[in-house]
Amino acid sequence: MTKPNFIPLTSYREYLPEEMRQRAHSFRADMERRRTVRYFSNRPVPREVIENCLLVAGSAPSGANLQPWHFAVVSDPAIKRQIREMAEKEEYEFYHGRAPQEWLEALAPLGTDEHKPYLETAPYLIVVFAESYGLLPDGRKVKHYYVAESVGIATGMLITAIHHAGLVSLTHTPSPMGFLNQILARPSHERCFLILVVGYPAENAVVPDISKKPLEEIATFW
Ligand code: IYR
Repeated sequence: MTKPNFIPLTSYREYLPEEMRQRAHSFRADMERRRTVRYFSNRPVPREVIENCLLVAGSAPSGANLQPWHFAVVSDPAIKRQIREMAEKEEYEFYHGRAPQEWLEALAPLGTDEHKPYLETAPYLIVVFAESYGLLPDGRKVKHYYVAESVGIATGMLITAIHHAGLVSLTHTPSPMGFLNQILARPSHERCFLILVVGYPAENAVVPDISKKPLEEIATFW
């Protein structure tokens, strides 16, 4: 059994109460500007920015710190085209039969359909995979815990980092997503969690006129 090894917490910073209030408020204001965008520019994005955002995601807490994620970053136009073709095939099935009426009604305010041009237009697709177990160099398996929670947290931090950098993203979940394992040569113990489409918004990008629930609806204080 590995013994724990502790080091002093030197990275923590306390802010004065007023500064704390100010920071919480201004971060909220900045995050409330974030919108999921479906109209992307093909303007290139420096790879270094994406790498830094991925390292933010990689700093997320995870079950037993096992970091059960893999980020397949796609900028190659041929691979993007393949992903678009396969995703649109699945989405066609979804919108023309597979999706129950109730689901289609829930999606109606977003104006989505089976056409996914952004999968080719955007400079980066970050395909997030969840690993049900890890593999040691000798081939032994390492069980992972709270995989969905961990990958969800990391993805949330990734979305935040992308917004913070001044880019926009779209969480895209073609279903089923098995084709991504094939295209991106990922092993079967990795399951695609979602595709994050990343880039600059198109010049005339529009977003649906929707709102977020107020605090009273999303929180109770005891
Ligand atoms: N995956 C489909 C449908 C879709 C489902 C949900 I839930 C959304 O919030 C948005 C879309 C698509 O990408 O069109």
